[in-house]
Amino acid sequence: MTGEVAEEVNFDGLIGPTHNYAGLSEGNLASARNANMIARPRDAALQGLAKMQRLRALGLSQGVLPPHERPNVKWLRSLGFTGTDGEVWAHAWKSEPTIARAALAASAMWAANAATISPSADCLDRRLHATVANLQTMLHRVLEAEQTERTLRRLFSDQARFAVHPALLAHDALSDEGAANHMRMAASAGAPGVEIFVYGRRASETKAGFPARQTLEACTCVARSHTLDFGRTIFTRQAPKAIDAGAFHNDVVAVAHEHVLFHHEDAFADKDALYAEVRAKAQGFEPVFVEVPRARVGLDDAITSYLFNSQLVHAPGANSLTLIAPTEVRENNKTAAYVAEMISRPRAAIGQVEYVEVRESMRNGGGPACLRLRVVLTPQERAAATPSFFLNDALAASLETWIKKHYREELAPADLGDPALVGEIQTALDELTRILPLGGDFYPFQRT
Ligand code: SUG
Repeated sequence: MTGEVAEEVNFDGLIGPTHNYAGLSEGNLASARNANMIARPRDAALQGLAKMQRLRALGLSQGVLPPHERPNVKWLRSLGFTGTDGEVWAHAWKSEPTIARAALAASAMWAANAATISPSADCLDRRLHATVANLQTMLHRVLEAEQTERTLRRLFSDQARFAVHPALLAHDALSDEGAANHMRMAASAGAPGVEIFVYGRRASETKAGFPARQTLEACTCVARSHTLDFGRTIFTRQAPKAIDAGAFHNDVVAVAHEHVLFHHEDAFADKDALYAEVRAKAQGFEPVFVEVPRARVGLDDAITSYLFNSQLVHAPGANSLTLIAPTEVRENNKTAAYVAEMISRPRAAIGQVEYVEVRESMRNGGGPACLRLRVVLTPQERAAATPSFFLNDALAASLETWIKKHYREELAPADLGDPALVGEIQTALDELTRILPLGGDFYPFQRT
């Protein structure tokens, strides 16, 4: 923290060594399309790290969240597999392929799904609140909550300033995917904001078509335990047609920062009501809605390019926001043309674009915005948070060396059952706990 005011820190998930394409996520078109492709874990992790460094080069603070232990041997043991860790894995891979694939997923990289964060400025008790997401819709993702909670408790251990809440009960009624379905608008990072929770269904409803991963009830429960002022909180429904077109999270069709909401025309079930409520609840700022009409960019192009899964950031000194977009947006004629025109408008709210290459993650439906968890920190909170989670050049260099030393270049489906993978990864993660440093009991394998 350099300034005297609160700032938004992006904490990115460090992409783990088992990054692969397993086609695990129904309703996520990229995941389905790329199932069983050969993955490149080393490139994936280096692309993610390069994005973090790019944001730092813009003058923004950046954090990093460690990958989870995969394959999840502890979980496999609880399902009756025995022997050495390598044997557990080899046996699970042969006899329970569906379970094994879930146990291997590196999906914790998508930190936007780790938790919902409410900055202290929004919370009546003046603490920063974080609720770990239960991610109960997908088998491979429901496994993340336990380790995510451990990570966030390490990062935010000072209970006078931070409240870390465990995940809501992992049930369909309380289905929660974290910050990917949560937006915040405010005059500046540290000013009291309007928190906007976006849900796909109510607990009492069942949705035909692709799954709606977020319930209204999950949103209201999180808002209540964060001690949010409901006079400044909004609950709005995602358009079912967006979900059915492949927008499995709101952040595939919308992103907000400061006074700006950038979204697709078809993102919300009732856009006019949302605009009216934001205007009524905004304090100290005039909201700007940058709506992309379907006539310019259809939902299909929005979703394949991931235009809205960009990060919207305010680089120090800039007088408008910068869109950190995936290179796929530049490669799509419609989205590239839209962005070029948008940034050249007079007094554009979003006046710059930076393209980043996160192709390995994109092929599983995870763009730049999926890879990060936004946390607004006051200078005091920044000082109270555990320093080792914040990226600097020395840490970035160590992480790069670590990735190059331990990650496989390629992981083809036929490689995944290899019992040697388990030891290889445990050695890597053990070393990571010394780099970050997380201590010798951070991962389950270190505690047995
Ligand atoms: O939950 N993909 C993730 C992508 C998450 C993107 N996050 C945000 N939009 N914030 C998901 O669908 C695919 C894994 C596989 O198929 O191997 C996966 O889990």
